[in-house]
Amino acid sequence: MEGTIIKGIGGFYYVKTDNGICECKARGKFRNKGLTPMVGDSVIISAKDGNGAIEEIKERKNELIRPPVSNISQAFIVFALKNPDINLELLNKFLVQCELKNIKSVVCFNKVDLVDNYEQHEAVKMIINAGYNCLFLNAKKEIGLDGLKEKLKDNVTVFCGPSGVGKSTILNRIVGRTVMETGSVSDKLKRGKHTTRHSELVEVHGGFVVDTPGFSTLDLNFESKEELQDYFPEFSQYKHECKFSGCLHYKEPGCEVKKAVDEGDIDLNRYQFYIKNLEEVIKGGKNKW
Ligand SMILES: Nc1nc2c(ncn2[C@@H]2O[C@H](COP(=O)(O)OP(=O)(O)OP(=O)(O)O)[C@@H](O)[C@H]2O)c(=O)[nH]1
Ligand SMILES: [Mg+2]
Ligand SMILES: [Zn+2]
Repeated sequence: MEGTIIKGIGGFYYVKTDNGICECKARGKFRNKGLTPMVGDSVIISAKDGNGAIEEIKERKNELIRPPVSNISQAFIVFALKNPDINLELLNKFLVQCELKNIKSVVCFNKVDLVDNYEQHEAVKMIINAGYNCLFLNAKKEIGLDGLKEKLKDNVTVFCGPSGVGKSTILNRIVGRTVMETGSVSDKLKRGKHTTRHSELVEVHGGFVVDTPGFSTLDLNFESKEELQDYFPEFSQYKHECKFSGCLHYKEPGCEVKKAVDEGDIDLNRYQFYIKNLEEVIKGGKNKW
């Protein structure tokens, strides 16, 4: 039987199959290979006399470390238009992280109730210019959530974004019960936040969502300075026209990417973020975030 690991506790894995959820142990051979099953894994299981066993783990499409989940297909990158204000650098880091892990990103701008003319917001213009999907939400009043629900089908979706932007509010509203805690940061600190939980996949609207926020730490390693531009999809329609084939769109003459920036076709914030990181990779020092 085939299935997906949706939860793991104390050496037991809960595998969702077409015939329901099966409690399984992992075969010893995985431990010998240094392979530990993780939530999100697509597995083959056997069940004999009510004892389930994981026989095979299919190759992972990707893997997150914190939270430990595999085969993520989509990220809802949540930011609030206000309270807290958007940190453009962090937003871009999330986007690059998703490109690197081959995860489709959808930027969710929450708290539309707190600003006028959100179309004019610098971050909104940047995201639309870069060609990413975005949604506008007021999670508290459940406005915009239908568009978000539609995107869940057939995906394994992780929520990421800074504290206080409304991730838990959104998730709880779409699942219809409390799966993630909500509230102000100070409330959470008072209650003590050392209640580490393991992530689970929650089935909702024809897909799965991860019930803990993803990408809490960004740890990106770029192999080379040439690689970085691949994570900026809006460069691709210009970069093949640059005068030099190995153009880094930095100080080279005849660069079509730079020209597009000058003409306002590529967002300046995105280009500056690219250059900042390129310089760090070139320096060879800090190429990690
Ligand atoms: N005005 C407004 N407030 C909202 C909206 N959505 C959520 N909030 C409020 O924002 C605060 C933070 O929401 P949470 O859902 O706890 O935020 P979070 O992203 O899960 O935060 P962490 O768990 O700390 O990462 C809560 O007080 C929510 O009620 C919205 O659309 N508009
Ligand atoms: Mg939360
Ligand atoms: Zn160039």
